[in-house]
Amino acid sequence: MVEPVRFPDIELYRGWGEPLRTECDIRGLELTQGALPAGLEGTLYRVGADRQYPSGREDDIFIDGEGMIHMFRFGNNQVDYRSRWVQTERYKHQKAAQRGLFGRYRNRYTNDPSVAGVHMGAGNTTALFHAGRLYALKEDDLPYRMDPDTLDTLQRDDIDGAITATSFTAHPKVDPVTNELLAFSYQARGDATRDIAFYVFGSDRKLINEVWFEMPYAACVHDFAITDEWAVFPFFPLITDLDVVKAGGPYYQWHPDQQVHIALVPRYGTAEGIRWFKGPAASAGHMMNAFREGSKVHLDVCLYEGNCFPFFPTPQGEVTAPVPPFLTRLTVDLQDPQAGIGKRRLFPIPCEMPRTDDRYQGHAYRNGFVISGRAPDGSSGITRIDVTTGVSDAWMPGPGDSVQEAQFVPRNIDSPEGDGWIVLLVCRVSRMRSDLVVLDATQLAAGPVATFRIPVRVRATFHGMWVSQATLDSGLFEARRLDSLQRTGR
Ligand code: V55
Ligand code: FE
Repeated sequence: MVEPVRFPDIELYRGWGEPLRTECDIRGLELTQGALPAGLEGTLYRVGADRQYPSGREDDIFIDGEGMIHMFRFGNNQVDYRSRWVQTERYKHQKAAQRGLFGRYRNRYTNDPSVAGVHMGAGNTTALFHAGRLYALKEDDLPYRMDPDTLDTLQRDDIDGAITATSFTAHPKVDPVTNELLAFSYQARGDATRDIAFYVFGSDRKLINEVWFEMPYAACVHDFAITDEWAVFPFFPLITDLDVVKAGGPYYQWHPDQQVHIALVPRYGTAEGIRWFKGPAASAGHMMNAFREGSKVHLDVCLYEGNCFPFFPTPQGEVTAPVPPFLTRLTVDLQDPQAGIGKRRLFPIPCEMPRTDDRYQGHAYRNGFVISGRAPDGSSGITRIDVTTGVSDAWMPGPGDSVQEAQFVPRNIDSPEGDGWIVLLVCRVSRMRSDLVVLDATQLAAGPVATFRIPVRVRATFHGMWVSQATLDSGLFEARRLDSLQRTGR
């Protein structure tokens, strides 16, 4: 006999956050408004966390929980929806035991003794498509390779033996010009280690470069950015203390007395070529983009002037007050490293989950797409920000409703930057179900050009990726013509 399944009565699991625990298959979502634009053919993959079984604790946090991968396949004038658990080692052990076996977020010392040594990755953060393969990612473990059509879990995957680090970021970048995959591992030799392993894979998945270096402290390195010459690593003082973890404490602690460090790592060079910059404490989860301008490198991030994760306290146990994230340009100058890290706010309204027209990742760009306008009633919408002027255009789905991270899809491979569609999951919170909407990215305020009714709740997804039908077929992202870009890398 096993225990009945009971989730704790905590805010995280109320309302929209109620564990869903369901795999879905819907052929032909109902079109309730507008029409699917011609030529919008491909698959939107999204990944989020759900809860397979209760952890038996009251301190669960929203970034934990088993991965659920979602697929919206656009083609033949219809959209099909499918979702599947990411069948990680963690998932399989819990399935066999018919109960939760993993304790506090990333704290292996709070797990059931029966899963000692089991890999803990939940595969809950994003989907990556590269060189014909689909993966579900969580930053504390290796990728899980998924079948791009069925969403069956294939294997825990070290990319043909290339990844010798213990983990792989959930924010890799696919270079839009070269089809290279740029990624890294942090705490790359295990919990609380200061090692970073930076990897560049070619369009054929072969390892091109690998750079190991040490960060100043054992930080949480959730995201990074790229330019044509550099990998840009920000280190924010959310730090792992192994003794605290061993005692069952939080995986990270916020250290306001420590500095932010930025490392520029040469994409095709070695650790000797790394350049370092420093500034006062702040934090961020997510980068929008980075690019070079003369001797300067700009890094656009949703910056918190304090602790971005208030559920990780200070070493003294203080819970910091929440602070809002603002889109901020951090600038470093290779000719003047002593100047530290310059800071300029790009937009006056708090925003998160920044995305771009990904054909411009690593290059000078104008269009950012963010979730913003989080009102006291929990509602939010999608905003396009022209980062060169601060001019914006926004759409809100309605009182109490909210949106998930936006996905930009170019109208065609050579259309100008920002000319295309936004594909967006809308949480119809009062109706406890979702919509999938398509907006014209150049006129968001005009509202959706197509709305598909999803009769169930797509509970929460963090990140995802659009893979056009041509890319699904060829394995490669189509390189656009680079008339306006001077590529000065290799
Ligand atoms: C983040 C998200 C995570 C995680 C660590 O947004 C940091 C930041 C979705 O999982 O494990
Ligand atoms: Fe993230």
